[in-house]
Amino acid sequence: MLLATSSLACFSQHPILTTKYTADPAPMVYKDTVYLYTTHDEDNADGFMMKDWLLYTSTDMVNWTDHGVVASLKSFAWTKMDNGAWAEQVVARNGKFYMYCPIHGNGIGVLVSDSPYGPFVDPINKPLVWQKENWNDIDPTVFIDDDGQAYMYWGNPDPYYVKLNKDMISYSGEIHKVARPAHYQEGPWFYKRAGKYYLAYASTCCPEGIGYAMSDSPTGPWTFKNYIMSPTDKSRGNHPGIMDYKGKSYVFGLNYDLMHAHGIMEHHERRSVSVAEMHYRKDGTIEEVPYWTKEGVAQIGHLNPYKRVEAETMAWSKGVKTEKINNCVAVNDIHNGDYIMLKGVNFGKGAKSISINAAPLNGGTVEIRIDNINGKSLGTCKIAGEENKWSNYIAGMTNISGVHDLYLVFKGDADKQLFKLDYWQMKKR
Ligand code: FUB
Repeated sequence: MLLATSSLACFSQHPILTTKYTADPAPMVYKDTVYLYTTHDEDNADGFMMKDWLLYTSTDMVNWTDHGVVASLKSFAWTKMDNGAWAEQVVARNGKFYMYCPIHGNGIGVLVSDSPYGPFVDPINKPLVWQKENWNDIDPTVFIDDDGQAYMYWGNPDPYYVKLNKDMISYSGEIHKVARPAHYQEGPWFYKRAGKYYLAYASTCCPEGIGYAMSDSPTGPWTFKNYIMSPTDKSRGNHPGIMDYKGKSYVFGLNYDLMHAHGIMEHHERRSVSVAEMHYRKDGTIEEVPYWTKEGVAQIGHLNPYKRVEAETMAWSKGVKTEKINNCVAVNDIHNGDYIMLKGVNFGKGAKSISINAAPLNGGTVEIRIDNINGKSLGTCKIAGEENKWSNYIAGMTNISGVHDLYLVFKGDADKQLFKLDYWQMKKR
């Protein structure tokens, strides 16, 4: 269970992922979905303690579904490291998904999968890049240009690039060291938009902001333009991931605000990912974004409660964690007073009942409330029975129509784990 304090009782959309400490956001838009790959700071991390890579998805930018671990240090047989799963990026090409993973001090590996959800496997069984004389080979970012040439940039404190071959798992030519754009530290994010090339990056430590440079060529020279987010004492680190989605532009980054919301104010590497909307000017330069706001970004569309919703889909939560059971993610570590909040749920003309797929532990109830944690109660679903047996539990609901934030509030014996949740679905009136 994550530590919970009263500050978590007020809903915020910042940070966006609450069941784990996450960092190094790498968004990939594929079909109509945002696939957000992140690194993972262990709950008890002091310095960097990072063993695996995670995936979250969203189609509305505020409710995110946790898909758990999609790759780990164990995916690479050539390293025995048990720490150092640093900032990754996944790109799609020809129906395959390539995940570029730095293993701190051991170079950059590559994994491939037929699905954005994995499983990701190592096709080369060695590092893709490893300049063994230094520890600079971190934070890969890959972009495929319009002519089909793929480039990988990476590095701290100097940026490097290579041209990747079409197979995406090898490269041709030399590794090029690039002149550092002003304030460059690490975490490059390389992309092209409206004919201009962009290199966004974590700016000089510490505190890190997000800077960016532009070029007319994929290989530079790079000209520093400005900060996308200025450095501020509010966060020691930052790390950009940038995308366009459904007509808007977004910058993801990292901070320590989930840990602070858990009441831990001393420094540990327990980070959390946030997102802000970003605007380009006519000349392609980027308007500066303020530090992550509590309001986050606007929801795109609404959540449909009449389709199966994975329990690990949420805009905010208190207390709960997730685990992968037989390749399925479930919500666990549920105690009295914990809750899950879903933003912008469209009840339409009204809901009649809710069915919750759950496995009792000590048993308890799910209160279905709207608009805030103490908001109107629409019903209570009792979850009790044979321990660890998954079943559907059904409760009638008071009529409600329109769009509301939905709170699933968990109640039961204090200090006991109540149940696990897999998914839920409402029935229309
Ligand atoms: O998360 C580990 C390292 O911290 C990343 O690779 C860097 O970019 C920084 O965020």
